[in-house]
Amino acid sequence: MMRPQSGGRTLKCGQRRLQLDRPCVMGILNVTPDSFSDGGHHDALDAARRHAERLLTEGAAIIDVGGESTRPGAEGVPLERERERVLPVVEMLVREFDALVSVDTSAPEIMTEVAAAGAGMINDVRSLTRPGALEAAAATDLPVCLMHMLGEPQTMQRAPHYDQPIETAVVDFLESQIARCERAGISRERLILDPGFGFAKTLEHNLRLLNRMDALEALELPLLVGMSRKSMVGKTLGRGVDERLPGSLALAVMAVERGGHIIRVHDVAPTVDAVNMTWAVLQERIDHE
Ligand code: 7PM
Repeated sequence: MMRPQSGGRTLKCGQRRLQLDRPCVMGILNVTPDSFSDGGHHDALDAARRHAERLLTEGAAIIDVGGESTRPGAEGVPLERERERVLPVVEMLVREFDALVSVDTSAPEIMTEVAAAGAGMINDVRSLTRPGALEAAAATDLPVCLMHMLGEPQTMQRAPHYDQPIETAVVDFLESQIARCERAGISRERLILDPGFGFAKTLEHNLRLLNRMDALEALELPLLVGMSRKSMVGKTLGRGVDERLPGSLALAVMAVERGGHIIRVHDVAPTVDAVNMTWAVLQERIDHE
């Protein structure tokens, strides 16, 4: 349930504003590596343009541009590669669509450059832990999404183990990251929290964390959740990546019911309907209690 303290909030995202008085959808934009498209740079940018246009038409409030470096099991992407993939896409999204762009990056140089290019949010799955990232993010004045993860994407899924209940580990981690940000001059008003579904977590961890999202609501910051097409759906239902939409919609609905504000997904149109339908029911409860 949306709490009164988070209701009516507006997040300043560079030149753009994000209304958080009702849940919204963040669309994941594929940033195709040049090597995957024969036409090189131009082809890749054109594919990103067409995909973004669709995400926005379908009702995405935010476009999340990923630099490939954050995926579980992923090898690190050299800075120069990340820059040439991400920067032209951010510039295009801002110039051609005036979109609210979030950038999935851990590199301080990229944070500085995308902010100058008009990005509206920093989404760092490593919670600004790379050397220089905290300072770079602080200087952008943009909102930052802090996500729970243990270790590095490359190795985190080997044998995730926690000595505490998963939600306690997540809350403790995020509380210390919030304090670290505040000390560096990133005020609470700029922070978004994410439990990090699928990051250093077993299926049991992920299911329990969704049930215990109220533990995160206690931190009184906007919550971003990403469960779209993830292995928690695949493992539970025995579905391949292309067959996970119904499972992902069920999770999106549950996340909204448990106070999620920003729902990060691949399939924007069906998720917008699921989120809006869920929200209408929750509103009736608030309006008539
Ligand atoms: C393979 C496995 C490819 C997993 C991509 C992924 C999140 C994120 C990602 C999230 C935030 C995906 C993930 N997941 N950022 N970036 N929260 N804030 O499904 O849950 O896109 S990468």
